[in-house]
Amino acid sequence: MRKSLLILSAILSIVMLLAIACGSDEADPNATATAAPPATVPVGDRATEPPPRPTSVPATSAPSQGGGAAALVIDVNGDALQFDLDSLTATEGSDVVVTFNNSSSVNSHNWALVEAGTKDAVATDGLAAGQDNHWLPVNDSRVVGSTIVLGPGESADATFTAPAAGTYQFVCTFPGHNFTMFGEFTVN
Ligand SMILES: [Cu+2]
Repeated sequence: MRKSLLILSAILSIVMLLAIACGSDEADPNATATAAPPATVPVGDRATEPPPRPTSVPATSAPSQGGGAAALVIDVNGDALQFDLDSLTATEGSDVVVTFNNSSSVNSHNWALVEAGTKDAVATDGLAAGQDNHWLPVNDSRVVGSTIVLGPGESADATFTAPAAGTYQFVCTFPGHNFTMFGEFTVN
């Protein structure tokens, strides 16, 4: 009888050891399974970030829709205080380059694009700004773009982005020239 009890107790102890061993094996998969969820939570948080990006995409693509480039060329009427063109046109938002060729043999000129109706006022302020500022007021919101003052036979570019659609003026602000040396600049 004692031997059988010892055998039974030995068998029970073996069974319990096996049960503990199996239980510990089952606990490991659970441990790794619980560790995984935290890694997926940040992914869920990141999924909420993209929305701001779509809103910024249209903002950057909108200006390019009216973009493009425009190369314009203008000259003078010999030694007269006049441009050879009385009108120029560009598309809103386009990158405009106006090349001004001063083919006069005696006169100095510049070319400036200004807000409608402001050519004489800008020229007056340009006179105060002086020759060192190319006869143009510095950092003036009325001036969209301009060249430097060109001596006879010289050329230069005015580079700017075409402003909002509307009518503007171009003018030479060399002292006294603004009264006869100007034209209309249309932005479509
Ligand atoms: Cu001029």
